[in-house]
Amino acid sequence: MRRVLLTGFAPFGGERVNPSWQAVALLAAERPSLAAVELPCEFTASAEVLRTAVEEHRPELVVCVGQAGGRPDVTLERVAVNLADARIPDNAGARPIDVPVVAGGPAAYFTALPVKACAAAIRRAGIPASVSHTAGTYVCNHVFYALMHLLADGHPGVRGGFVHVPYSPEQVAEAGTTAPSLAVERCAAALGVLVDTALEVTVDLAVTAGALH
Ligand code: PCA
Repeated sequence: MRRVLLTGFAPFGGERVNPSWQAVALLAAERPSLAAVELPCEFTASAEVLRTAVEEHRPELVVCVGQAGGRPDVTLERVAVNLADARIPDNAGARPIDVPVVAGGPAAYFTALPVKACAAAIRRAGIPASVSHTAGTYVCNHVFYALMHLLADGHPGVRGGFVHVPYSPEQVAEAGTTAPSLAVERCAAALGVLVDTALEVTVDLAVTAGALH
């Protein structure tokens, strides 16, 4: 059995749910071999809970998932930056502004996931997906960077990455807005395709997923 750890986040920013954790929990219920852990939406605690989970489960693949409200599709993050700049306080009230995730760490890490192959496979399953070049500067980027730093330092061969999912239709309906959304079931299916693809593919597709801006 190949060991895979998936994480999702607790609700934040006044939301009652976080579709990232809902999707991870749904997939883990379908695939009991997956380890699933909910991370607090807190800068300090999220990285600590993630480290403990990696040490406990000893996975070969780690995929962290977060909510990106306003994005229309599943986005596979390519780069984590060593910067926290919080527009809103986290769930513990912390609001770091322009501080590094890891003091003295490299400016950025690239994901180890074959993001282009994963995005293509998810689209083939009928779910919109693309490659993203920024995970923002809030808790998701923080966890992504902390994950890549952790794996770079003492976990040879373990691959990690980050995925953002849109709001769920229920969140948008409750808010009374017209923001884009994707059903949690579809997000869970996308994560399943992603895990299968990431386990299978070690060399990413030689096609562009670049952005002009
Ligand atoms: N999304 C936020 C933090 C937690 C989450 O699910 C982010 O994109 O940083």
